[in-house]
Amino acid sequence: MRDYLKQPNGYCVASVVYGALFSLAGMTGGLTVKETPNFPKLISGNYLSEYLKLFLILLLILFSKSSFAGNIQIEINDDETYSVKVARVDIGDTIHWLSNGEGHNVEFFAGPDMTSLPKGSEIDSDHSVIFNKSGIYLYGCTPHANTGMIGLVVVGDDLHNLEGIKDIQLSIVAKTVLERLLKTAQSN
Ligand SMILES: [Cu+2]
Repeated sequence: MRDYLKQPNGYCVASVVYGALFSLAGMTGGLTVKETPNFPKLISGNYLSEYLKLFLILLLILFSKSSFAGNIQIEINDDETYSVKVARVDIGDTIHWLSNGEGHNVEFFAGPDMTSLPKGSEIDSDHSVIFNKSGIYLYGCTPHANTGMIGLVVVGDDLHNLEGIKDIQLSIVAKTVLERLLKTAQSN
């Protein structure tokens, strides 16, 4: 079970293009029928347009998956929690953190590249990060990470830096929360 809502808005664009091409394929099929009154030719013409439709569908599925990055939203709640504790995204996806409470933010503590962690946010502001490097990212709220307000982002199903994440200095409470989140990250 996945614990986030993915909103690949690219799929909407893809479905519009798909719809347009599907109609076009239908029209071509229609023309074939009109122009070939001969029975065997009509059958082969229809099969051809079916193959064309199938080909276009497959092409568009591939196209929509490779060309459009996904977006997920995480709410920063007043009860000192992030609405999604373990977010799973693909490389190139964006996470939007929406400020829903007071006195919280997002600060990155660890990631696959410790020399360039994603930028954090100001208190009480929305935040967006595009994840271009696969691995696990640990973040939390600057004032409340020690009381367990932390979250994980797993990019590209890549857990190679799991040990590095475990080594981050945290309070005992935060460590306990982190252990639980890492277990979730490791399970599918
Ligand atoms: Cu906070």
